[in-house]
Amino acid sequence: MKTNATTLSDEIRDLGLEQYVLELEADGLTVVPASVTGVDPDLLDTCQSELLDAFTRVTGGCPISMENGPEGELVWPESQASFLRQPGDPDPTQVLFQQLLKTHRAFRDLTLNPSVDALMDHMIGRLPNGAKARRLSSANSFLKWQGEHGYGESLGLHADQAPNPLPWGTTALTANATWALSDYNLDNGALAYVPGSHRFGRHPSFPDAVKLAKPVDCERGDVIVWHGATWHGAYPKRTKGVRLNYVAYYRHQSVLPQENLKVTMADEPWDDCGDPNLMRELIGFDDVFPYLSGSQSFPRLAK
Ligand SMILES: O=C(O)CCC(=O)C(=O)O
Ligand SMILES: [Fe+2]
Repeated sequence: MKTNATTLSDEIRDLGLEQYVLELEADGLTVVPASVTGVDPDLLDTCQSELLDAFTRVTGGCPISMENGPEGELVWPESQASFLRQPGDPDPTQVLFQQLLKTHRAFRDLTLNPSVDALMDHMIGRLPNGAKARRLSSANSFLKWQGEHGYGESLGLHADQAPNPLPWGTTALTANATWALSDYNLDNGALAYVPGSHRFGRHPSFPDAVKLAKPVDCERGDVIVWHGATWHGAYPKRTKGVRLNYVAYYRHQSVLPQENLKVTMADEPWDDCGDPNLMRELIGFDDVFPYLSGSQSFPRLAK
């Protein structure tokens, strides 16, 4: 019998990704270094400066630097519960930028990385006709600064494919490629994850999930790739400065996207990138579902 674990695509072999596939199968998460993905350092620099500029814009002028974090006093609106903030929590020390695919070509080009694409194809698999089922779900960035609380005692542990009904199988219904735009370690708010938890096929249970969690140590320029069933969250950022990333989030073609990219990107410069055909496929412009108008023909009564 062929399974994801035993079938390696030509791309996985050609790009020398076997070791990372093995880690994904065993642990549900892997870190692929820049020397393997061949990422262009200019892309990382451009994404970083775009995100820092975006922070200053959305805060109405708060300066920010990678070394110091926000360099002004921040006032949050009246508490709205969200995954960034539970009732009773202190003010958050992070923001989440969304809809990045349309904001700058650098985000689009980073999304097209061949190593990430091959790993997504491995985890998410193929449709019955052999077509690749991996599609983009959303494009985001977490910008985090110093704060003792973070996500609190739970470390915010969750599985990204949580909105999908149980039972989950081995095929990833969603999967995450997070480009580190700053170093990640325990003290500076690293991603926390539970090795092997993608094989539990369920939501995290507490407090055992927290006890099993480990920090993901990595360097700026590495990409952290994980299965949608892998339990993860983040440690609080205890050091000054910014922890920054770019998150390309994927889905199986049959799973609803977080951002309706087929609609939101239609009038945006989605083809202004290194591989417009791949971007077209990842957004799903040519997918049959969900359709905007009927596609079926009907027979006519012969005259
Ligand atoms: O780094 C974090 O704060 C958590 C990120 C996360 O949950 C995600 O990207 O799915
Ligand atoms: Fe997540």
